[in-house]
Amino acid sequence: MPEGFVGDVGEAMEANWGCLAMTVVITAFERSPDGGKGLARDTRVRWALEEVGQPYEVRLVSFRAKKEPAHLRLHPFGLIPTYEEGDLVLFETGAIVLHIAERHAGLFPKDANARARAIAWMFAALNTVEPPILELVTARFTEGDEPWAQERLPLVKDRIRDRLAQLSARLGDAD
Ligand SMILES: N[C@@H](CCC(=O)N[C@@H](CS)C(=O)NCC(=O)O)C(=O)O
Repeated sequence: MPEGFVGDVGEAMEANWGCLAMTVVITAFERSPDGGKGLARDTRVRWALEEVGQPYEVRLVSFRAKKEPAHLRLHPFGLIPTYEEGDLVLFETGAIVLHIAERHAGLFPKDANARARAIAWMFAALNTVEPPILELVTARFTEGDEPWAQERLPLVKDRIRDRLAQLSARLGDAD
């Protein structure tokens, strides 16, 4: 385990104990190009759970079922993924991953400032890096047949290039 992380086995077991007692259930698409195996945003949650060694079950939901009351009780916007752990129900991948990182050893650094920086990067991934990428998905697929779609595409691609260049410049640093 990397230095500075909670590495002691006893400590890790203690940190994991509350979660081990409960079955974690997440939701994913029943039908997707990968057959619901995690290439949608449930990847983030699966990845975090795998990293901390927390077993989980996956409940696959259809496009129709996710807009029905049973799923809307878990996710107010009728999306996936959701996360259930006993009485706790969460939606929004950022909040779910943050919860997993707080409850289990191994994802967050121990140092408070380093932890705050890790959280800043989580927000950056969701609020600064993902939006231009989603814009490309919209421009290409959702609104790809609109008369202005071709004109918009180069602008959208430039925004992604800029963002990724900024990201890669910073990731070269030791921070
Ligand atoms: N900000 C949300 C986004 C969730 C989201 O958009 N999920 C997509 C799958 S990746 C979804 O359920 N789409 C179905 C729909 O739009 O009806 C998160 O990070 O959890």
